[in-house]
Amino acid sequence: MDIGGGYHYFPGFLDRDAQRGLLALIRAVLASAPLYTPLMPGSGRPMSVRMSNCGPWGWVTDRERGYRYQRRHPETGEKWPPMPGAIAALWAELCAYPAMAESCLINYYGARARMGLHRDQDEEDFSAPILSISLGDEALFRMGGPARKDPTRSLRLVSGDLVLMTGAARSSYHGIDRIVPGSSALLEEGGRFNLTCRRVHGPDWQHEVPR
Ligand code: MD6
Ligand code: FE
Repeated sequence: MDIGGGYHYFPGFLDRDAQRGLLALIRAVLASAPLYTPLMPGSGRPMSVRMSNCGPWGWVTDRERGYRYQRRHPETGEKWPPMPGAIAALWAELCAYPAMAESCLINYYGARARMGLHRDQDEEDFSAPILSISLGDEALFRMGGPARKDPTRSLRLVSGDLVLMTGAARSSYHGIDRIVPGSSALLEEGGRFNLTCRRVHGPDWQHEVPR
């Protein structure tokens, strides 16, 4: 559903079984690429969300080197686990883009976590959309425009909802004001996973064929 400004909203796209299946895949990724606490560039302040990635490239941040994509987990030094086929399939189904996603950022929100208003702009190719998948507790998603002063709207994302950011929304400010603790029973430990699938390089960028 086109909700304006380049934001596309797919409420309840994943049914309960699909959510459970995706969650199991994410848990398997996290068993080899554990969640870590990212630090803001400059200040070194810890972010309130914890992060990991799957796919050939992962988005990371630390105090010294800032926001970037890299091939390896910053704490284990291992390559990121492959992107599960079910996630790649959602990208192929919903993103009209002629190449596969290269990165799936996994954000975990505990009861008090939030995500300040930001734009995702560490990718080379803004013609590719970003696909966001919500699992677990509900979250209040703030959606703005390309300028920080643009008016914002709020959308309550529930487990199984997808959001696609394309066109103007691809470069628009957005964030998570808060989550609603206890609003979903999907995660035994409570909280919320958000997966964002991204293309990092242009469509012709060649990947080595995995052996
Ligand atoms: C979240 N999402 O939903 C945070 N970024 O927890 C994002 O920051 C985001 O939902 C780019 C595209 C879609 C998103
Ligand atoms: Fe974002």
